[in-house]
Amino acid sequence: MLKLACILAVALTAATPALAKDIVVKMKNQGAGGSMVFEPAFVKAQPGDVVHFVPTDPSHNAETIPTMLPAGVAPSKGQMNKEFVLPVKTPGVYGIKCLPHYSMGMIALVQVGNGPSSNLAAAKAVKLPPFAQRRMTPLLAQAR
Ligand SMILES: [Cu+2]
Repeated sequence: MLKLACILAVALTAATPALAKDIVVKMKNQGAGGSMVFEPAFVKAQPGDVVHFVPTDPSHNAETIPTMLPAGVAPSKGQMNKEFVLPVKTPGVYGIKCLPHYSMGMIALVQVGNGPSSNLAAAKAVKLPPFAQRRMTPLLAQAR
């Protein structure tokens, strides 16, 4: 019996990578930051974590902003009204947008690692649509 418990303990440890976290970001019609928002809009993650963008309200998607990704990270895209799962392995900042509400400023920023982010200066130089820029600028100011 003790032997079985030991085997189970080892199996459970193997199935749970050390410190890897699942982080949930909600896609909402209305939030503390206004209408059409990701909540939270700024996420700090570590390499190996998985960020889940969950449409708690209808008519949203989440996808990467291709010009705001660490070098070597391919753009990826979630479908409308579906959860978008973003595993983050490479340190740096990841810009996220909801395609239908991008022009209304529905964006988020994920910082992976503790910084300094290698692509932060490049991300700050990217020009977004005005409402998206208005929300992204303070998020970039929080990033390291
Ligand atoms: Cu949206």
